[in-house]
Amino acid sequence: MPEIAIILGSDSDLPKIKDCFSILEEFGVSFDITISSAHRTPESTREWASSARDRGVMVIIAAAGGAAHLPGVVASHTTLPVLGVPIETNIAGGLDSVLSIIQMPSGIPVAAMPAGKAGGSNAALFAVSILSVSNPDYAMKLKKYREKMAAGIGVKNEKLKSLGHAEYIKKLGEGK
Ligand code: RP5
Repeated sequence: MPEIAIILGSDSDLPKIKDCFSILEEFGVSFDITISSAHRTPESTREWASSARDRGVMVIIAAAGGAAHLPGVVASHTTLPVLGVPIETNIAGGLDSVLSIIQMPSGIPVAAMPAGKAGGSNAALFAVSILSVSNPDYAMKLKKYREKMAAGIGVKNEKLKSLGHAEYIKKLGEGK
């Protein structure tokens, strides 16, 4: 049974949160992915959300774009923590999705992640952080992940010093 269940409003959301999947795999967290929409398949979405706790799920990640009501609808059918991921759209980078997810009225909370590339990765890391409350292995992996990230910035500073800003910028442009 999966520790984390991910629900997407459309298959078009899949590539947009792919970092979520790779990070969960990197941490060795079990998860499953379901495509189900709050408006196109409301009954199956309700059934999926209301049975999640009985399936052994501990955290839900719900991604949707536009009038992104999926995370809120899912949260209304479960008391599990729901992390909402606003999918980037053509409207100001996904501001429509962000506002739909972030402004839940009092009583049914949804944790809102950023739109864009950081949304998927932060949802995965936040979900692992919730699981780490009762799983020391995940707490240790999160610590190592952050240490690796900090070390990467140290390497970038050394490179910046040795190359100088102009050459560094040129190399960034070349994708090196
Ligand atoms: C939302 O509508 C989905 O989450 C998706 O982000 C957006 C567009 O869906 P498609 O028209 O690509 O299926 O429900």
